[in-house]
Amino acid sequence: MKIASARLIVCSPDRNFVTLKIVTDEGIYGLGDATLNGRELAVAAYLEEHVIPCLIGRDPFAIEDIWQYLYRGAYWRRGPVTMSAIAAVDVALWDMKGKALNTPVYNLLGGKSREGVLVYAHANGSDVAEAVESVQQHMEEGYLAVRAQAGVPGVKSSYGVPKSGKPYEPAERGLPSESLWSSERYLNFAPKLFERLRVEVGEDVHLLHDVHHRLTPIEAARLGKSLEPYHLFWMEDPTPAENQEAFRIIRDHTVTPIATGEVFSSFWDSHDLVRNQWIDYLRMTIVHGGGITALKKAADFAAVYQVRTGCHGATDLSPITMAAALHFGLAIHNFGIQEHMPHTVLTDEVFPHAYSFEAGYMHPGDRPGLGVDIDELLAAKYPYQRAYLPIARKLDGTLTDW
Ligand code: CS2
Ligand code: MG
Repeated sequence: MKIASARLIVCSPDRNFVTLKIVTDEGIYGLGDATLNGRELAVAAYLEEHVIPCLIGRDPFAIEDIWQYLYRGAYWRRGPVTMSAIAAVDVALWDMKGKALNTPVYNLLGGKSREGVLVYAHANGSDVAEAVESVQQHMEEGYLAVRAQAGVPGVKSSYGVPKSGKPYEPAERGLPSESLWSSERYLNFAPKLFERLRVEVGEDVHLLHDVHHRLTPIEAARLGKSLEPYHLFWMEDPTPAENQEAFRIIRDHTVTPIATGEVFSSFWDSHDLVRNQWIDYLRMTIVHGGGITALKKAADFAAVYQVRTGCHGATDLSPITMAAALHFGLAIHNFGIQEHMPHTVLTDEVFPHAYSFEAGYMHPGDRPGLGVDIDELLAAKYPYQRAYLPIARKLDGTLTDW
């Protein structure tokens, strides 16, 4: 069997997605997600112009060799655009291999290590009361783990809180919006949110929180200490991770578990964090981290240091990535938790899939391959529209991490 063709499907059912479809000379096809929020067409061009010509005629079963060819053969390595492009090819190849061997992808990754994949939902509110209500609502829906975010008093638009009650969707059409941020007001507020949450929702539900890269290391240490009485499942992205050693400062001050990595595109972005056990969960994701092949290597390294996975799973990762993440999460031993932001009904119509949610866990289904498809006719009705993630400024106007 040989790769006969490959093409991109760029669409925007409620939000932008870039999908790679690879077809073999025997008619089997595989799908890969190439979506990079706010830079979608950069990845599409990388695939169209520089990758697809090199795929034609290759053996689709040679997944490792094709991964190495695209990684080492490019000369210019790493970065979210390159690794999202490689990921799209890699995931499509795993999808095809499962279909050709008539087995779900998790069976190609070592088989089931658990019955279901623990997931966490997103709860948010413009204030504490709304956030509490949102956590309670998700618990009633069956979630055993919930991420809680709330508007910070005195800060006009806080991270993770949607505008006017719509589902939280960070990408916006038109040029980047600007939001304001105050670490001082946030640090005084966050413990109050979780103190009230534990009173209202009890001790058993896993509560998570995303700091979204906004604090300095010592501020993050202060936050972690202040949240210890509320025993969070994790504090996410407490500080930017370019300087991995910054996390040692946080680690020295608090036992609140730490998760980071959703913006990582390479194992090397997490190397010091993992081998020094400065984090507890690695959030690198299949679509931005180089695919299933790359994430398996990163997870196996993390397992040596008792670091577990906690893959990113926001709505800007397509249902193809959700499906791949669930096969991956079902199979690997050091799985931690999987983020689950349900896509819109329209997105799910464009990407019909076999995965399902029940009582706090998800399962990828048992269809051969990934168990996800794309309705190309329906996708064509929703053309790409440029969209950007917001930027953030401190109250004095200094640009800061959104
Ligand atoms: C967030 C993401 O889900 C999360 O943990 O950090 O929603 C992130 O803001 C978006 O994926 C950015 O595109
Ligand atoms: Mg995050």
